[in-house]
Amino acid sequence: MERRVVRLVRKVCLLGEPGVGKTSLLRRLLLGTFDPEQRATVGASVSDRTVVVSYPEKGAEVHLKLRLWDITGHRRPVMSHRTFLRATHGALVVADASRPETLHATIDWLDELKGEAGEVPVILILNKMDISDIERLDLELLRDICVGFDCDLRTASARTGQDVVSSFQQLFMKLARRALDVPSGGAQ
Ligand SMILES: Nc1nc2c(ncn2[C@@H]2O[C@H](COP(=O)(O)OP(=O)(O)OP(=O)(O)O)[C@@H](O)[C@H]2O)c(=O)[nH]1
Ligand SMILES: [Mg+2]
Repeated sequence: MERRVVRLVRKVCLLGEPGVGKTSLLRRLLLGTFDPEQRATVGASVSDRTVVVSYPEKGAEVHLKLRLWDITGHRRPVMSHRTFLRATHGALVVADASRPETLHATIDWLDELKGEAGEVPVILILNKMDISDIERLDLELLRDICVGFDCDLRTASARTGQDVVSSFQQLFMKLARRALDVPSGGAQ
């Protein structure tokens, strides 16, 4: 049987407070390395990656060209993050497991994302699990955020590499699945 190939370009944003590890997670995904002296991102930087997801049961293959937007966590009054969030198809919202206050801040990022991009697939990543004190984390708050914004929760560490690639992949699979669920010809 001939395979239907669906080709898509998808914009994915990494969001979260300064220093939570957005750039480090992306670096781990793209280069497989970690820099303990990673510098703060200025503005945003965009990297490309292509992934292919096969659905033999649907006789289909989704070729995703991902544009990965690593966005600074620093808020500047003169330039809103909304400009960066326009036309986003999916996001990884990151919190720092060693700084519990960054968890609550994900609500602002999720609100902003929703206001600009609507209901898109989101993975909430609790990064820096290698130095976290799990007892200090408000797990109920985490659960409420995930239910309220319909996002999946993952724990990870850019330093050790724990669950980094699989967290990104979970989002990519969601984007691919979405593309196949729309009526034929509707995906672009
Ligand atoms: N121990 C530990 N440190 C990490 C981890 N991820 C990132 N870091 C460190 O945390 C600091 C901030 O990481 P970045 O990746 O620059 O954070 P960011 O979210 O991109 O920050 P902005 O670009 O300023 O918004 C750096 O010193 C990283 O080396 C992790 O999983 N474990
Ligand atoms: Mg950064």
